[in-house]
Amino acid sequence: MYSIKMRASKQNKHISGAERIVNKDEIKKAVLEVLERALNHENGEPDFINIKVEKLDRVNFIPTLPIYTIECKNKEEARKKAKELLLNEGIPEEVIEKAFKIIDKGGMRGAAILNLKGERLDKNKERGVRVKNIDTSKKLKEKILDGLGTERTVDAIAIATKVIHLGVIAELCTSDNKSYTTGYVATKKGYFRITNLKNVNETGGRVFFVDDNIDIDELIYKLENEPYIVTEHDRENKKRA
Ligand code: PML
Repeated sequence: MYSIKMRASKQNKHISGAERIVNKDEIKKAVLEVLERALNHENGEPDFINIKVEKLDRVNFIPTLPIYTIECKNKEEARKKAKELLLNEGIPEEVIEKAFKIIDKGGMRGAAILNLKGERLDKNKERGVRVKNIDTSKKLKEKILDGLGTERTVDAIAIATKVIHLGVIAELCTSDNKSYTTGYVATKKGYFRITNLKNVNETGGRVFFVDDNIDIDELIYKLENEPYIVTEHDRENKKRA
């Protein structure tokens, strides 16, 4: 299979990125799709677009985390829900607060990694760690777009399912798209979409919570390099209000 990666920027500022893992006969179509996405992004018109096509040796297939949606009427309620989910996974309250500060500060292309002592383990604090070499199966994508979520959900479920599969305890995420206010918490129990996790016009970010004794170099290597396609799962239709 082949990896296709797109990144678009304007005056060196990141605008959008996308990636796919496809068979050889699907390369052309996928390249056009990511190009289309680069050219039509609400964060602006790019002056630089890079599209890279690479052959992959081996691809792992894993089932998606079950997807739930938690409707919240405002940011306060949403943050309370997110906190509850993270506390249930054993993440200490002060580490959760630190994570909220990181996502609210924004400006990182990748994720911050925090251990349970609240120490930052990713090496490049400006950029964070980018989860790469991921895609969802066509069937899963169709299912998500058929009422479970949006294009952003499709991308995020690939990231969240891969990171939880690789041993991350939980992920907290809000979008860096100014108008996209639904964020999520992912744990081994599921991918919990939370509406109003931030307000319109606020920045966003990602934090991965890991055990204190994790082999961080191995984790980062796998997050960046091991190819994963996330597939359908029976329980994915469940919703939680
Ligand atoms: C969802 O709708 O499921 C939340 C997706 C958050 C996307 C974060 C991002 O923009 O990368």
